[in-house]
Amino acid sequence: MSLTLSKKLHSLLTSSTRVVVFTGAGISAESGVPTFRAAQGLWKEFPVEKLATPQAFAEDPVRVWQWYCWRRELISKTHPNAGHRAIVRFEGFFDDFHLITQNVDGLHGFAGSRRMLKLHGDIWDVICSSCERSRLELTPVLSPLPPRCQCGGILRPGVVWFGEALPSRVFAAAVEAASKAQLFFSIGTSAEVYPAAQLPQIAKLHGAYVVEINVERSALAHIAHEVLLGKAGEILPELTGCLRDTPQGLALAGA
Ligand code: BV8
Ligand code: ZN
Repeated sequence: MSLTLSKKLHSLLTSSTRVVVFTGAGISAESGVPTFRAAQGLWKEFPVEKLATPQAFAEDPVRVWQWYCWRRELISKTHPNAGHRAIVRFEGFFDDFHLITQNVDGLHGFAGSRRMLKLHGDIWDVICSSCERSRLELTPVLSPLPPRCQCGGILRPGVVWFGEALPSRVFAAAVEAASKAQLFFSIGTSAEVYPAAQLPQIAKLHGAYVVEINVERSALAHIAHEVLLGKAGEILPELTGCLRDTPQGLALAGA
């Protein structure tokens, strides 16, 4: 696949220091994690309002817990792909880099991303629905019933459900990074869930060059300065190729 970049994007790739990458389910599609809106997407098969809302959990915690166990088991059989790995290289290349993700699958972290803002939480976290203590569970407890906290409260997946506020500090840091960005990549998202979908618009309003990478034009395409159509796992490694033949890139490659 030969990637054609505009002169503008090529020069920004080699001159920018403040860069943001914003991701959605599409970056994990090539790892085998179902997206939400695709034909077999999660929201097509399962009624989101019956599974990813606080009301659904209050109504039937077992059904909701089992659905997240099913997703954890599915994700535990997948691995980060070339797209996730390319973003780790971006992090090493740009001085002021931020990865802002809507994904709860943990694959960015498993790939090695560190400067990351998880807007919608992490499916490997659990939170007590009474005392709100949270803990990371890398050995997924695929128990049929939601476990109990030491306070007796029911544990729930550490994700942000519809109708729930995003973690305020994380969202504030995401807005700040987007407002300062020179280059803003939106990768594999339909940009239909708010307030996350505001971030590309905030970046553009503050002068960033907004690039969409997607297999199809999304709700974002009309505000992006440039759209690179194709799979993230194929386009991103090529983009890092453009970085390599720059002074920093050569330095990084230890030339
Ligand atoms: C809140 C965690 C209030 C859980 C998730 C304004 C206008 C309209 C509605 C609202 C609004 N403000 C708020 C709302 C309501 C709601 C909302 O946005 N609804 C939508 C549906 C209209 N928002 C909320 O409820 C938010 N909370 O507003 O609270 C509040 C405020 C203060 C105090 C109290 C309350 C909370 C939203 C977060 C919900 N949680 N996830 C879980 O995962 O189970 S959202 C979840 O769905 C994901 O995290 C993600 O954000 C979203 C799915 O979107 P994508 O990731 O983009 O995936 P999708 O399948 O749609 O698209 C994939 C894309 O990839 C496609 O474009 C495809 O073409 C592309 N692709 C596929 N393969 C590839 C590819 N691209 C590249 N390469 C490939 N290989
Ligand atoms: Zn508790």
